[in-house]
Amino acid sequence: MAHFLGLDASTQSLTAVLIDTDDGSIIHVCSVNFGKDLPSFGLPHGYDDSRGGGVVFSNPLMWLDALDLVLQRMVDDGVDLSSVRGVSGSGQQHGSVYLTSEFRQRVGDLQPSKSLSAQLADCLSRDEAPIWMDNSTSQECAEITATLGGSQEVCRRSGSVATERFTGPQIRKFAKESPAQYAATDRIHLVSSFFASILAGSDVAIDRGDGAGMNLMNLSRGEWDDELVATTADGLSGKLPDVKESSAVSGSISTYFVEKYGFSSDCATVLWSGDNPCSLVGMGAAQPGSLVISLGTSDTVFASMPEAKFDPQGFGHAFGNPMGGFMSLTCFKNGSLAREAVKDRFELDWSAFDAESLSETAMGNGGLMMLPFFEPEITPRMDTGGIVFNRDGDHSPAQWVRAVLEGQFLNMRLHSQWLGIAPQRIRLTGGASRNNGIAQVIANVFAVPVDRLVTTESAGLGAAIRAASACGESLDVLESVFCKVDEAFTVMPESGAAEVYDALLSSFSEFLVSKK
Ligand code: ADP
Ligand code: XUL
Repeated sequence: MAHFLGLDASTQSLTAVLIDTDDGSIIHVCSVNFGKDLPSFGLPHGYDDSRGGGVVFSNPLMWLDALDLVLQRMVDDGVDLSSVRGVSGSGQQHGSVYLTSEFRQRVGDLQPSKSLSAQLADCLSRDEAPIWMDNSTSQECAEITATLGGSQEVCRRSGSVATERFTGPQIRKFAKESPAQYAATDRIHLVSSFFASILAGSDVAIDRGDGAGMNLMNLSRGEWDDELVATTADGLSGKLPDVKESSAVSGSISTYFVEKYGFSSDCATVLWSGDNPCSLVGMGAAQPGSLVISLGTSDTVFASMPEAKFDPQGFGHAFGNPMGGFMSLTCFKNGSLAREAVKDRFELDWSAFDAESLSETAMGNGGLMMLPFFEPEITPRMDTGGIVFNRDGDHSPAQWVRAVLEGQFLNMRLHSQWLGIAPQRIRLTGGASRNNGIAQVIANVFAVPVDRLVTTESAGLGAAIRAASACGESLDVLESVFCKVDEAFTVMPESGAAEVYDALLSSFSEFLVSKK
């Protein structure tokens, strides 16, 4: 039996995906929702944005409780974890965890009789973990950019211009605002490498996929960039773990998990990566050719790139592809939460949201357009939230639904042009991807067929595939077995869509520019 486990630590939940590579099946999927299952942390969506000023953070202790809970649920569901040969994971990108020197020793000596959070709470040098939704570091981005000699130079080195949510600017802000806590910090981990260290029972490396989302790694060399690191904060170099290829095996799973949940002591732990790099693998898109759209809390568009390309506008990023080479990524913060805002405003459920609303309106919404930025947006940059219509009036719920979807996906098409590829098909994933109406609007706006895979758990599946591949299984075989398109769910563009949306793209672009 060859079983591999992928864990997906996302913004709102922690999901486990267990695969069997002998018979090519996903044998178990199990999830912990931070808001619903761990209500005592008081974070209904998994993060705290109540402080204002663009500050958004989460609680690493909640993540640790979620790890204990998801594994306990698997055991309670009757899953025999002793058959797992390798485990890896996927973490929401850019978020960081700050640890004292106690951590390295304590993580190797965890007692199964107590929880992870109880044993590691006093190893945090900072209670809060800033996450990808935080955009409070404009000042620090400007400082890093000025010292390095401009945005182009930061981008040439790291694959991205200095970006508010990226880890380097976040670290700089912490070092400036809380120098004593920064000095007490011995290690700074990404969400991905924090979880990977817990599983391995030792301080493990950051992988090159997720490491590229920090403004600290030299993308072409795949190593920390001395000048970026020195510019970001004093003494940072000694606080960063190593950076290694994503397929590195860090060792075998810690005895905590062997004794508590029944893992085999031979179970290999493979470095974790970011959620988007893992989704690239889980969508069968690690090799060039497919454009993937992921509809999660944020919406993202990504594709494998043989050579690193840079977005001249600075919104798109180049990350490491966990299977080698590079990947592009553009992130839109107003993803599911914006769609939910419209759904909730008119007290719709998801089926009324798409099926009914879209049948009541036509492609192009009779000329009605919305800039769908309920919250401050990353792409394009909008520092204050607030939606805008191009026409005043009392718009019906159905017009709102079409306007938010067309606005989101026209904005996505506009900001994918830097990739310079005309996709022939799109692969769709994420929590909202099963929604047929949303898939139809995407097929129409991009004027290509939209495919969906059998599972929507692409990040967790990608992590499981990465674990299997690092343990010697063939990526080609794994992709052909696990990343099959579910043809019954393919959505074709409607007739006339290309003409409607080619024309709308330039009107939308002008509307956007007029409101910036
Ligand atoms: P993340 O990985 O960022 O935590 P997911 O990929 O799990 O997020 O997606 C969660 C989101 O999916 C929810 O916020 C919800 O708005 C959206 N969602 C779930 N079901 C549907 C549906 N049927 N139609 C549209 N959106 C949906
Ligand atoms: C990507 C990004 C988000 C997070 C959370 O740059 O910020 O997609 O990875 O999913």
